[in-house]
Amino acid sequence: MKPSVILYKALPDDLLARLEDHFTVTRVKNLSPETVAQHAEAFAQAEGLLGSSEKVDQALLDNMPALRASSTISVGYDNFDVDALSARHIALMHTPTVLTETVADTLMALVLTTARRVVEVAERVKNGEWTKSIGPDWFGSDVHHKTLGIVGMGRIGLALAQRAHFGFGMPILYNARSHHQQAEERFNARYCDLDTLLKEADFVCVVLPLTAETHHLFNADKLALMKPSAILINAGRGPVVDEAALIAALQAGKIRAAGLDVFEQEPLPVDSPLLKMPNVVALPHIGSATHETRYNMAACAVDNLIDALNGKTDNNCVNPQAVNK
Ligand code: 8YV
Repeated sequence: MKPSVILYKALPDDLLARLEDHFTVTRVKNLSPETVAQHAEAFAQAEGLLGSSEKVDQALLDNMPALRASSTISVGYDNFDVDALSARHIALMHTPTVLTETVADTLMALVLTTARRVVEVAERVKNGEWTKSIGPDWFGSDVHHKTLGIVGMGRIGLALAQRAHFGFGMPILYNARSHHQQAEERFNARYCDLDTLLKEADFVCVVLPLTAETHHLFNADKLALMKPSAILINAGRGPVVDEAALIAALQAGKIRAAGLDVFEQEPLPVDSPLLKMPNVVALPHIGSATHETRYNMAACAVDNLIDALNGKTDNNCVNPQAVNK
């Protein structure tokens, strides 16, 4: 008999077919208590879980006693209670490699759009305000050869450094838990402590996962270290930046602009002060959202689930030690 799995995200037809070749699939719309109650038997029998952007916590796991593997269509896994999964020897699988280049493109897009005020001036053109040759009130600031600060030198940070170094001739500063030899050798990136990076960088790009240590790491004190001409870019996780402090810093002109793909609350509430600021570019968490990359992420997550339920957790597994015990 095929193992049972719960699928809580739509998949392209061919990937659904691949999943159904291996498993008996129950499709649900989310992981809310109502949905779990409605499909209680399927949740109770499921050995696998596949989807993204839902909370997987102790309460859910209590309803899934047979679960052996959970596969998320994302690199980030802050919405999972990893300790609870590990305590039950449930493998947590993710998609760390397939989205790297696409998210780095999004970061570079935010650097360019904020510095050159692309969204703001394009809106002015659409509003019929381009009636004569433009003056300094439409100008932006240069990107090329400015200093890029990268906080978090993982795969995505490295792909951003590559773009900035070779494409834009930007000197690169970075802060991370440890030195990154490849970043230093290939892109001439200079390691520095966070405060120095904040003081010196023209762009501060946040590419950190959300953990207890990174929550509100960018608070009022840290933002106060940035140059008034500097721009903050966040495409990691919203709560890494204290959004109220960021709004205050922008309102007081303490930093020049912000390019944000992630927020403390998503979707961003329509009454957020950020939406009133012309120097803020707010994106709807599009980091990895291209047709190609979202397909590749889903394919990777399907393969990860097949692997994990076959006892293979040497690749893309967050907690291999807990599973192999
Ligand atoms: C997705 C992401 O937005 O991979 C991540 O961690 O943040 C994004 O690629 C999301 O998880 C939806 O699949």
